[in-house]
Amino acid sequence: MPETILHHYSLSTFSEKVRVALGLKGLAWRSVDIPAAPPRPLLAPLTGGYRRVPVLQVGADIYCDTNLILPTLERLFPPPQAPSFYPSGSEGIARGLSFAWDRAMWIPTIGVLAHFIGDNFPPEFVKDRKEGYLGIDISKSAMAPELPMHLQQLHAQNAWLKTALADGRRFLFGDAPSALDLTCYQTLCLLRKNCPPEVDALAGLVPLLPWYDRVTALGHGKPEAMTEQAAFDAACEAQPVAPTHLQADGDPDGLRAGTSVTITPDDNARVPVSGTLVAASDSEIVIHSRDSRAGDLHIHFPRLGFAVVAA
Ligand SMILES: N[C@@H](CCC(=O)N[C@@H](CS)C(=O)NCC(=O)O)C(=O)O
Repeated sequence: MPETILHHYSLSTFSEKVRVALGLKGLAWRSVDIPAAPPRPLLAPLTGGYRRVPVLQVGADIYCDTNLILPTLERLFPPPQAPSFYPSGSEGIARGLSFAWDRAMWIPTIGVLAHFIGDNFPPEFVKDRKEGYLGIDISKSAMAPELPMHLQQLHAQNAWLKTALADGRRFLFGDAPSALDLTCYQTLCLLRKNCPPEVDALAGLVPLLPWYDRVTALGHGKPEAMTEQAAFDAACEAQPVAPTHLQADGDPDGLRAGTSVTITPDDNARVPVSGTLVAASDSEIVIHSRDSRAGDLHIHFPRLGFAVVAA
């Protein structure tokens, strides 16, 4: 199998979810360090314009969004070869609650981050996040009026996490870590890695710290640096793999293989990606796209959080 390549940058906390997932599975992987904002001239052609981070690449197969990247790593590196992300039959709950947690926590977490370090955000970063990603101004002054509400939202979400861990269990589903632990960890990690220590008390994180440390201890696996050019070349040299885990007529809404479609995130960075439907299920869709330089690609998306429209 071609190498497992992750396009990411260190501040990217959704990338941290995947880095720890690679650690949980104990995998060797290639680490492509990309800029924290576009232009990303060697990544954009591979994703068909999808702009968010992280992106997983395996040859000429491109996987967008952590809601698909984790199930994909589970499929490519299943137990018992590697520990599962879904112990004790937790896959459905872990996937559903991960989606809900990310959606509920992202803006409040950025609000608290901005409260502590927003004055250090470069103006061009704030402009990019407003115009090309979130649609809101994330500077400290613009986020400040919302801070009390953002803290309420963090406290209310953290409350169920504390309740779930209150019996002293090591992880949310028991002794083994799951995808849901990694999801909940990632937003807290954005705050703890970038804010002064008082964030723990302000955001109500103190009772969660033993669990947080256990997730941190999973590590990042075995990353080996790779240049953006080398990753691009790997896509050019590979052919996309015909999906055997999905069916050509597997779209629950009846879209057939060969149909031209656009796929667009339904929350932010709403850049439509165009291609021809290859195969689908109710949890994944894969399209073929041909880039003039990278050649044939299969670009995979989760169904949760994306709108698929016949073009
Ligand atoms: N639902 C997406 C969200 C990804 C996301 O919002 N990532 C942030 C970085 S942590 C991002 O793309 N920021 C804008 C950028 O880097 O261009 C996922 O789970 O992968």
